[in-house]
Amino acid sequence: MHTHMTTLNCVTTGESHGPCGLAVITGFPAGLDLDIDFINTELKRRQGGYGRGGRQRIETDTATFLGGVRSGQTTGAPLVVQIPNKDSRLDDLERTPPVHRPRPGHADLAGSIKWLTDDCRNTLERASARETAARTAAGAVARCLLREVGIEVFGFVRSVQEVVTDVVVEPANVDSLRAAREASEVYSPDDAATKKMIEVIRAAKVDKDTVGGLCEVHVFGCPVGLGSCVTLADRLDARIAAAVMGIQAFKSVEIGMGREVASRRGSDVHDPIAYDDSLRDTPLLGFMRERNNAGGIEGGMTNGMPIVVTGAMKPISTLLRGMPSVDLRTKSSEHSDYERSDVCAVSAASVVMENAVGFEIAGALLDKFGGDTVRELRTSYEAYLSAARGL
Ligand code: EPS
Repeated sequence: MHTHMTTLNCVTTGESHGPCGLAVITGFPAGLDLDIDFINTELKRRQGGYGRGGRQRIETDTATFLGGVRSGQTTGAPLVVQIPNKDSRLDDLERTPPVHRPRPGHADLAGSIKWLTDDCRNTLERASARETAARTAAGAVARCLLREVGIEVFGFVRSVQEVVTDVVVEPANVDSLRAAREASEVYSPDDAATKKMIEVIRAAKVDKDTVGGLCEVHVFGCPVGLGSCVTLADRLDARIAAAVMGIQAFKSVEIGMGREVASRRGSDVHDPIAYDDSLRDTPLLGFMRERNNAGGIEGGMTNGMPIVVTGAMKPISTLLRGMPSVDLRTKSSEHSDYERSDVCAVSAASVVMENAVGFEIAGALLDKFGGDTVRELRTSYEAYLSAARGL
């Protein structure tokens, strides 16, 4: 198989009760002023959302840069971002005891067998969504780069269990939706839906149960031609899908109309192309679309329309009431073990997804325009746009 080394890469880690989350980003250009407040705001948002458990009252996630930054500006060296855990007790065997009754839906069972142990502890620590703090920080760093070329990312909660908001997201209303999202305890820019979502989460909590939902991310301002149709690894939709599916507890990813395309005719699915010269200076370069079923990506490449991605998060697999399971030592039927957890983390996941998608867009931007410095990136970006407009 053809393998492809992308310009931008990132390794993240973060165990539930380990000392810290860590992101190591390579391939990031020099000369970018990082907006540390923005990065920390994203980390704070990730900690929030109605339905989170006690952990988030303990932690105050903030990013510490251990490498790659000098006087607030990127140097071109690998960026090393640390998010310390206050609740760090991996070696305290009394407070983090072995776990022998795997939680259905969790990595517990498969991981314990994979690593040849009857103690699920190491698996649950490593599989933990605590790692998404590091991933959020890395995505927020990448979004500082996107802003340089006017690309904005907006994520929100589309649904919790069966409560769905029908808000329509467009470039023209995204600022007001962002404000509405900030005012929503579940990060859904719809007052009425927010109230119902909170009700659903509250009811699940009473029943010692959990709920999931849909997160949706829109990306505005991408030029035509990010990504590629040439190889699997270059396809931007494939990269976005992998990044979103890689978020803990996500079970599906859709771009634009998503799986609905399977039940309609082509004439009803594909977005007609028109030309409007007054839109020549927009990301569309004049090639207008009246609808966006493609979700901004055709042939693995951006087409100038907003990118639209939906991800489905399953209900958290740690249920206070437990689920039928088996003790790995005795093989007898028992209830699954309980770890302090959340009732619903869809709001937090929407922040993770927003930043994870932003990271992939930044990767595609660097693949196309590259450069050791942000200055070169911008020059190359402008040269491409002017060549494209001159066609
Ligand atoms: C956390 C995610 C959780 C916990 C953690 C913090 O992920 P998971 O259930 O996948 O391990 O690790 O803490 C708790 C919910 C808790 O109360 O300890 C996070 O997103 O910060």
